[in-house]
Amino acid sequence: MQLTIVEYPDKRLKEKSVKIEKFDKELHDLLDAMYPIMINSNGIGLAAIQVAYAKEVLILNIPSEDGEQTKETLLEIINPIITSKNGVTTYQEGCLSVPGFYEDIDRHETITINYQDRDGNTKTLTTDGLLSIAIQHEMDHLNGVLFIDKLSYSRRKKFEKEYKRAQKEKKRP
Ligand code: Y12
Ligand code: CO
Repeated sequence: MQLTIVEYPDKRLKEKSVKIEKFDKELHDLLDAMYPIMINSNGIGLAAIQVAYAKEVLILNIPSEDGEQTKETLLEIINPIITSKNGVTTYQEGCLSVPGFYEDIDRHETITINYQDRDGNTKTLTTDGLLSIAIQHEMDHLNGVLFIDKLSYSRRKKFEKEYKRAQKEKKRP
């Protein structure tokens, strides 16, 4: 399965993802193909809609404190639901679908989620820090929401101007 990252302003990023009903080879192939594209793009989180699959599937691989990113800590999250949330935290977020841009975004500090793994087993996870932020960022993708959609009117305007300019620069021979 050959995947490419869908980049803003592609309209597909606005699609709402659908729940996974079958935990079959098709799902496993998608998960297996998402991992290398995330790692090769220097990402730590990726939602299926970012590779044009509108399914409630996301992967996260947070590097350890010494910066090492190993597959042993890969989290595959299917059909997630936030069941509890607490506190507020702010982090400068980035997204593989909005390359080159980072913005301060407020998130819940601690969350508990219910989700399923690749075999359909139900799991519960309570987490804070970068993993909590990354899960919330990726779960927004499932609803067609990007971190830039959370910016104030003036910050968004500034972003649009800078992003357009950066895209033009990229296209220049
Ligand atoms: C905190 C906030 C948001 C997340 C979601 C996951 N985000 C990423 O994995 C972003 C990765 C990213 C990688 C980039 O590429 C390089 O650094 C080479 C990048 O910059 C460019 O594309 C130029 C931007 C974002 C997790 C945790
Ligand atoms: Co993203």
